Amino acid sequence: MMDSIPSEVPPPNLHDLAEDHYFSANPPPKDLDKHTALAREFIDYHAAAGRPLVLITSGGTTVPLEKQTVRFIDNFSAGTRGATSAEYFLEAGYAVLFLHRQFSLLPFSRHYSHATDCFLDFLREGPNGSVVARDEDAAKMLHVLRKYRDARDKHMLLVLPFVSISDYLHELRSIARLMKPLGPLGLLYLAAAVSDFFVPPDRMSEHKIQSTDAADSVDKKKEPAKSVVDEETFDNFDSSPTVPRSKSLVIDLDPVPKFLKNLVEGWSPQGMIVSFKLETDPRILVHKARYSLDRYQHHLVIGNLLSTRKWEVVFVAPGSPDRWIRIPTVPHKQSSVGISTPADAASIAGEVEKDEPLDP
Ligand code: PAZ
Repeated sequence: MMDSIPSEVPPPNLHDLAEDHYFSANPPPKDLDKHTALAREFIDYHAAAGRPLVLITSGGTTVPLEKQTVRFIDNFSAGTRGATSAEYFLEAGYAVLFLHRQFSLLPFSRHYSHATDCFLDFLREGPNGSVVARDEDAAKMLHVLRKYRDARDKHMLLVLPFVSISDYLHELRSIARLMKPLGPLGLLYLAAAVSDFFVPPDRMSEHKIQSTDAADSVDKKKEPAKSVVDEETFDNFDSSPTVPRSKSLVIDLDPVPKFLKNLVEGWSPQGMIVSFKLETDPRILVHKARYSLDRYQHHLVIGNLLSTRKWEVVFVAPGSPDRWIRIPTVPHKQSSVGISTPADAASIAGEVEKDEPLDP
């Protein structure tokens, strides 16, 4: 009898196992199929035209604490970098697939959506009951409107939303896989602020996490509660400073698997991949950016610090020295574009990539 032939099947790789586990344990967003169909049509259209296409991810990802989510953890990102960069990519002839956190800044509308307390501030009453742009805003608004209409009419911009970290990862994987036919004409520009920690579904409460014992009697699995509140029953209506430790909410988060390796090697192996690295400690920024590049073997890491991200970034690329890019004339720029609110300042953040402002 012949010896059995050793199996040629390679042992499963840890990244693939982590991917299978994560994506089967965390349900996809309800619109994933619809978004995938839109993305496929968009990508195929531009691939057929031989046009470069960039997938921009933008904004923060939420970490739900409950399956029927009332509360979630979030982060600071408003999507300024992503929305502003999208306008520059369009200007450079790229088709832009803009995967963004729902209600974060969008290309073009970003100039108006968060710039004053209310977009109505940009409008005034015109003749015969019409509504028109205020005189001081009209020229810029016309310029932005034309760019927006042009992108929309030429089918150059597809905008898809996500909310939670798992929505984001499902969407990213599906879209990145669709980008394969673009080969090197496909660019992934990962500017979203992606949570590093999450609550896995098997530890997530189905319903709103309760802060008192008041509903315990309704839960059949629990001991029936006394019908009247006594000193044993905890409620928080008196804002007591002596809350028992056992009643505090302790959140136990797992690390979100790092899928950049899967992205680089499996989902979009021929695409050019640009990731961002955000830190708050200037001493570790470049080290962490270089570490990420060495580990995931992609094309470029753009590093930025929370406090200076609107004015400077560092490009860390394989085989090249680190390159800092700074907006050289911040005070001048501030006055020239009339910065008066944080949103004005934020609108410049994505313009670090290029020197001249987008404004006409
Ligand atoms: O959205 P925003 O313009 O306020 O911030 C942009 C940014 C800092 C989120 C982005 O430049 C970035 O660094 N993204 C990656 C963050 C990270 O996961 O490290």
